[in-house]
Amino acid sequence: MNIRNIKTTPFTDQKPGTSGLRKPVTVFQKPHYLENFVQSIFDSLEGYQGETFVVGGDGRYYNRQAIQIILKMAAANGVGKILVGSEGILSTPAASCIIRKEGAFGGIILSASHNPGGPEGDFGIKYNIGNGGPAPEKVTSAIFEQTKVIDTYKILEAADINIDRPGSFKLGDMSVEVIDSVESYLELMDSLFDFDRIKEFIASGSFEMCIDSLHAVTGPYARAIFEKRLGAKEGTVKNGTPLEDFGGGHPDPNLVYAKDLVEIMFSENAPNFGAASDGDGDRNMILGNNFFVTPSDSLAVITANAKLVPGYKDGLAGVARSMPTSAAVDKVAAKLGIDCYETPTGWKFFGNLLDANKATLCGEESFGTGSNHIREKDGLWAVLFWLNILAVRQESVEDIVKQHWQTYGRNFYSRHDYEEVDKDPANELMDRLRSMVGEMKGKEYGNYTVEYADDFSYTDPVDGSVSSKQGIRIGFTDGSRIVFRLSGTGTKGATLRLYLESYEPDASKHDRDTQEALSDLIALAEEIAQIKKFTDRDAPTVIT
Ligand code: VG1
Ligand code: CO
Repeated sequence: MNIRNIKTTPFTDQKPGTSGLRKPVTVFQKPHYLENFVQSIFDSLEGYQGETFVVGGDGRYYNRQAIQIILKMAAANGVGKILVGSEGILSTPAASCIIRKEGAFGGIILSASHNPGGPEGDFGIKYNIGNGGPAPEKVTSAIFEQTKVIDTYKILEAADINIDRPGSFKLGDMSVEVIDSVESYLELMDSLFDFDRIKEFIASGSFEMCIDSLHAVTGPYARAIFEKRLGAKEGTVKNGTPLEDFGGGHPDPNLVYAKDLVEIMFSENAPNFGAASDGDGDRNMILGNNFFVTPSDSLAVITANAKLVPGYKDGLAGVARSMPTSAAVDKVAAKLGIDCYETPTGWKFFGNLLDANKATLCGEESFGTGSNHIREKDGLWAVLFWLNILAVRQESVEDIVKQHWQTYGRNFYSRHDYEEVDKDPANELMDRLRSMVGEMKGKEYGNYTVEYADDFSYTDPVDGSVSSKQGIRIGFTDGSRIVFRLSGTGTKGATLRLYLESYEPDASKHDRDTQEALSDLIALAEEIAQIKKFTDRDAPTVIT
């Protein structure tokens, strides 16, 4: 076995963000850049020698090259066995599923999720632990510490492996299994949902749907599940072939970037149901005929209807949502008499709650929903959950959501993103807010009185770890709220996220336009934070 020890020097910018290390492809292509990070992962772990790891990615540009490098480095570092998705493809939820099913030590997922791909786009790498979930902060911090002191990495000198189809190989002493990317995931979905009933529902002919994979990783999964297994007609899955640059688009399932699907779903003879997923398959957008379901509402509806779905019919241990996610699910949890946890942004904070069986369902406003079936959010799982509900209730998406609002009230919700603004003024805006919140309680702004204002800090109820500075939140006495955060996934400048929420119990006011319903709060956010001044922008880049 020819293991080479390569001398290297640290890069100073390898701190993982909300979800792994994300940088432009050109940065990852710098000599030693990827290798330093991978070696730092191994150097921060203990007891992995001889163990199994899972590796795969969303198929974006540089995925294949990165996988070959990781395989050779894993072999040189004493890993026992690696499971790789065929063609290097594993959606993030599928990787989580396989780590759990195979009892792997961990996994390396290659994705920059919803960020654009291609030679000029972004690439990313993320380490997941043995529970199948994103490494918690103590692990990502340990990796970051290693990246600051690394001086050598190990790599096996060997030819590339053919990862294009399932098969078994040896790299030095390490076994490599190239596995079917879809099989285990499909099996897991089959165990949770009433596939026969959904199949019957689709076959009835009264229901049409449209799934947009945005040329990203879910294509093969969606075709196998919806078209082959559940009998939806061919062509139901649009843009189903993963492309290295996602066809030039943003693989981000929201009203702005999934515009082809939005056009179809908001046309005159729209299908009954539409959905899209992101680059790595962990996000979902749910649409009905001329109707958009906000992710926060989707989580609430799923929670309220969970008893209709076989995998969840015996009840829920609890629910969890990220802090900026609307409180719609809190209302459902209160009615069900179960706990509702509020965590910082990022799926890694749900891991402990799921492991400890404190929460069964989790969600984020950023089009992420999931459950204890894996330890990542799961786009197609959410689509199947909705299909199962629709098959049982035989009502339209719009009717289901509107009835939900009637029962629980409506949480009007929107997120305004100011993307790629200058870093320094963005930090200044946040620092200024941070210095203001201490004195805000009781303050009046027009009709609004501040009930609480703080920089969100979270103490994990399972291991007691504390994560501070997780976003400025200002809550008002009428239940409305504004939240400010800087993104931890962007790769250019800073992205300011403004989250707006107001609660409307009166059903006669539920049909209002969201931006209009939130207009006072939008103006108030500007008044308090001086967004225009600090971002030098008149309007947000993306409104969801
Ligand atoms: C964003 C979302 C967050 C999500 C994260 C990763 O993070 O707001 O809710 O967990 O992306 O999702 P940020 O720090 O940019 O706000 V994914 O699908 O990009 O892995
Ligand atoms: Co994603």
